[in-house]
Amino acid sequence: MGLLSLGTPLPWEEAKKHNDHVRLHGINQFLTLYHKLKHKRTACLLWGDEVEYMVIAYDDENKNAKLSLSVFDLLKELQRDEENHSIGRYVSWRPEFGRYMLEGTPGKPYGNTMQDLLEVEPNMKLRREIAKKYMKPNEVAVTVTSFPRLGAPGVFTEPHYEPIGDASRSLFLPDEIINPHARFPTLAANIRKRRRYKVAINMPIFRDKETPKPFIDPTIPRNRNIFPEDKEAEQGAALPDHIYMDAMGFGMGCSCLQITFQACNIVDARLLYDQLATMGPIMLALTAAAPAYRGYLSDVDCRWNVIANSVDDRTPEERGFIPLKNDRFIINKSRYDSIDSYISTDERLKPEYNDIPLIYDEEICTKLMDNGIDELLARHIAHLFIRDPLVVFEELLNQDDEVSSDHFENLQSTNWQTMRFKPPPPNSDIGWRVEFRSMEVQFTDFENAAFAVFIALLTRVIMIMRSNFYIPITKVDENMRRAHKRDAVLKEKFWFRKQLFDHNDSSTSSNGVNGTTEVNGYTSHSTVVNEYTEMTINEIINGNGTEFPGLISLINNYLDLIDLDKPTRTGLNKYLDFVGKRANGTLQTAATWMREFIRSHPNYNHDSVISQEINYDLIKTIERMQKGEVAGIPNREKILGEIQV
Ligand code: GSH
Repeated sequence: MGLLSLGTPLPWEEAKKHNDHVRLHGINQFLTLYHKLKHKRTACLLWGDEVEYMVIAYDDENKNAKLSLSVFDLLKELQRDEENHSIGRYVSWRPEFGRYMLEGTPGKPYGNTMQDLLEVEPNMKLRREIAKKYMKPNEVAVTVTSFPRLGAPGVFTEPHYEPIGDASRSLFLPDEIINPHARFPTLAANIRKRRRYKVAINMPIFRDKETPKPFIDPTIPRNRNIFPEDKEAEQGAALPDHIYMDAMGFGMGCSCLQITFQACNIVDARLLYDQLATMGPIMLALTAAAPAYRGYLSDVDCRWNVIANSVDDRTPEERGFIPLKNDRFIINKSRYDSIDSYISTDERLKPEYNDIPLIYDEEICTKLMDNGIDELLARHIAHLFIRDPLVVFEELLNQDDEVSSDHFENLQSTNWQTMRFKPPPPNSDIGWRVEFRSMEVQFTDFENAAFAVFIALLTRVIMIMRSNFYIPITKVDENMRRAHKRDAVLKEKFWFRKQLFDHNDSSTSSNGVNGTTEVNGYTSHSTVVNEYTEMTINEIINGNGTEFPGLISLINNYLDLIDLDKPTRTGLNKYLDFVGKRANGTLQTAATWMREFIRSHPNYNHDSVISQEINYDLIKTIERMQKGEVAGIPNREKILGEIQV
């Protein structure tokens, strides 16, 4: 979450009058930035992780773990603390959508040394220590991807509010759960208004022995009559056999682990964007940590689709339900979704890989190309700009496009995709960056550090060893769908590239005739279909023992090359070993562990319901596990094995 602009946000009816203005100037601003900075080179590889925390307030007497809405004030304290510590790496704090959420990052980015990788976990630990200093005695920051009782009947926030807010108009969530900074409630309200309905999120219910069949959720107040939208649930928005959710907060109130990398230059950033995009679904399945919503166990393990649906502002025309009349495009995805196109200038990117028919604003694309932007990048930006700006601040409408990037950022920062390609902010020493956004946050700092380090090392394999992960982008989308399935990490297969190194790249040429491709003198009629296959995550990460080496062994090859000192190598091995064990099923995902915890709780009735007490015990157990306790934590060995956290 970047810096927040301040001002008066316009309500949707007003804001939408400025859509074209914001787009026009956004593109001008991008062009200015691009031409000023296209040759910018920076120190290679700076990077940082972002961890999203939820602050819990315990009510031990009533055995309730609630979301603490005091975080807005806590953040002020934390940011003051941050200002007082300019020495060393330290930590940095940012707000997020939920009023109970905190985002913590290292205060200064990590560099490209292997020793820096070993600073990640201690820095994450330091964040918790600092946050704790300013929290109330009954509060604690946990790293849980979806809070199981958000929007469930009863009291789930401290303090409690009734769900009667005008921004979300939710049957379940009060507006008070939203960060009060104007950007956030305006986003929620304007998404709803633009869509013309509340968002509708339906996650399949996990079917247990006693779960009613069909499952018609008794906790939906179907006859409420406060807002006109109240009747939507009954009119078909709430599907049987699903957990129905009706507000942005259900999605953007989830937590994740994101990693941002600064490449040396724009060319490398574009390559990294593409290569890491193929890893999005793999890492989503491997980090799956979100099996519960609105007081129920669901049949999915990840948050991604919940967020995608929670910010889906497409109108009925854009969703293709009625013919286009007032809107400009039928759009295949929500603003929060997987990327639709690769953008690198690398010769290994074959046109066949960009096989999603890209929806983009042709006028904008032409303008970008007329002004010196190559087609792939022009189409990427013109694709982001099919959206409307959602939050327009009155005071910021008129800007100098030579110095500001606010209008560009407006559209850029509300396209929440698996990857984000980030031009340098104006007047900064920051370079071209990419953000890796799909991972779910883990319970412990050890696990979060392990996944952050794994991805950071993979960027070395991509940039230095020039590995090639390209597969058609429709296959990456198919992988996203598979990643959501319960226990996808062990049960699903994912499309992945068979040969990760193209020896003699230059001898690979596409002659474009009848779709034939010549690879090292061998002509294939099937263009790229022979390049990829379906593999388990275990095979992708650990290899299959024969022809496919697995990503960990590539990382090990890289580490062998650079001649590391023993302690650093041992430190890194711990993380790689953990990732390998998660991939081969020796260790469980957080989603599987949570599901088992809930299902074996003495108060669980085998009906998919997560009671207040089960939730309390679950959150307490996660907190104790995170602190390093071992005794009395059910199945700790299944999720962490011998690892000391
Ligand atoms: N929590 C989210 C997830 O689990 O994927 C990611 C964070 C996120 O996208 N936050 C929204 C945002 O706009 C909050 S509305 N962040 C700032 C940005 O993307 O620039």
